[in-house]
Amino acid sequence: MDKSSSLVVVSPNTKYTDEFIYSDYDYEETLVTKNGSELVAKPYRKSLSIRTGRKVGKVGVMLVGWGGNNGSTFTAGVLANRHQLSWNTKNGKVDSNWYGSITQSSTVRLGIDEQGQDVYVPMSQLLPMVDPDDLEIDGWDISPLNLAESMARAKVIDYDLQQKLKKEMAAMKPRPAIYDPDFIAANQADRATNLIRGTKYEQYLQIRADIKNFRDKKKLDKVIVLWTANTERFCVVRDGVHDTAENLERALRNNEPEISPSTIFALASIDEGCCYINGSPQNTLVAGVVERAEKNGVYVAGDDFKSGQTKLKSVLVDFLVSAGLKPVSIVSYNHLGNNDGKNLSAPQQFRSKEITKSNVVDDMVESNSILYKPGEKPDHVVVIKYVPYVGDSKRAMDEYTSEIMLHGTNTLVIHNTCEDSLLAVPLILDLVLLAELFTRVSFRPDENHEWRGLHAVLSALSYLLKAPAVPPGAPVVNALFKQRAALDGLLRAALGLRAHGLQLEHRVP
Ligand code: NAI
Ligand code: DG6
Repeated sequence: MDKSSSLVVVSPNTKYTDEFIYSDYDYEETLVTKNGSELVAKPYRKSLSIRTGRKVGKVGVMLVGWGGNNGSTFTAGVLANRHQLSWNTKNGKVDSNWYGSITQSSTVRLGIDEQGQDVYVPMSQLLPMVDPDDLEIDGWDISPLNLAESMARAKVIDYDLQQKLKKEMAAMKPRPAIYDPDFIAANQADRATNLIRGTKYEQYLQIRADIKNFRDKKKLDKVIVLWTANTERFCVVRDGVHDTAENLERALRNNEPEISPSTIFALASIDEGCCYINGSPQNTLVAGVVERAEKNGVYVAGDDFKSGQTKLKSVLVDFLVSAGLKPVSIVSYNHLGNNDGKNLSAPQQFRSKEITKSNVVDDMVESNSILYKPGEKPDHVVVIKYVPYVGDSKRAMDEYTSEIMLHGTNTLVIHNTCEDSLLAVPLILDLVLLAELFTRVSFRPDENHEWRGLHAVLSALSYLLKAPAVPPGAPVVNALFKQRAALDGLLRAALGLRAHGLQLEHRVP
């Protein structure tokens, strides 16, 4: 299917108008109860209407940390694809692409053809989505370099492509940002010269003004804000400060030290009606932020892009556990030499990353009570070291040891070498495109109810995130293919096609 192809569902459950796609969807689940020692499973069915807006509008993305490796590589990636650039490498001439993006480079099985063969379509053609070529980009950074200089500093993009993009990217300059040396590593201080001064409340107002300015200047219908700045330390969550929207507002106005820069960005974005996505590990999305998002009808999503080592872990452990093998020891080493690695060489920032990298097998372990007793977990160790020479080319080495039949052991060793930012950037694109799509999708049980969006914590994006934030009380799913099935399923359901594993009990308020 080329970019101009479209898809029509012909079904009594699906209706198209100029403005919307309507789907009448029968959601199926199984309720399991206990009757003494007997488990009783009762399948049930709920009818639901789903409505998807067809007009995508003009969309902008604002990156916090725009001048970083991910920010500059994302910008280069969008421009290279938009202009369909080719460039020379030692392997010859190559073209731009969006490999690694599920919306642009993966397919979803739609059904079968007349010969009974599977038919797949690009995910981007299931429902109307923003074309990446049309995205407007802006953002903030504590470093003053323009985007051409940032791209050169990052050492990710091939030299010849850098030359082709240099002029356009030199005109892009990050807006001053919020710097609080208490939250990121001390080794970042030398680049922090492009700053918004003043109190936390004044900084919040400036971020709101920046979003408005971008929206007005580019005549945008929607802006999505995404944090791809340095990993912060976790804020110390306190009752009376972070627990409710009201307390958070008061604390912000009182210049409370434990309100992190990322939380200020989140609040400003939510108050401007913009989805806020946290691509780093820190606990930006405290309860007060989530409550504010719910009140304003805005989505938040996080935490921490699931790009390489963790993505594989969330496949491999799922495979082992579902094969009836028992992972008992998982040891993950990384070394990298980019600025992310430098920031993570400080203990508090490393701790944030250690948390998101370590909790990713819990759901798989808990799913199998034959292998694991309640509360039992594999030994799981995460090590990250900063080795400047390797730059953005991260090395990830993993050892998985499982107990197999009759107390034998099976050890798998994986070595992965790859430019970290070239894995993360397609995820940034997908997060933006899918978050935008979900702003146009709404649900209602029947005509007597109002149309409502998904829960403010957009767990449908879990596939792209290491430690998925979920609505209060909802289970966290880390297993990659379960996450993917839920995402594909939501898109299929919006078209009136059958789908499984949607977890709508938790996703539709
Ligand atoms: P980077 O260090 O190159 O870029 C971060 C940028 O944020 C820097 O330019 C820095 O000056 C800026 N910055 C720091 N504090 C800021 C603030 N308060 N406001 C605005 N800008 C600020 O790092 P990189 O490689 O781009 O990664 C970005 C984030 O994404 C890191 O937190 C990293 O842990 C996370 N991440 C990266 C993945 C990858 O594969 N590259 C995967 C998962 C997460
Ligand atoms: C070293 O672990 C640096 C990190 O920022 C990771 O590169 C990043 O979080 C990606 O992690 P993963 O586990 O998804 O490859």
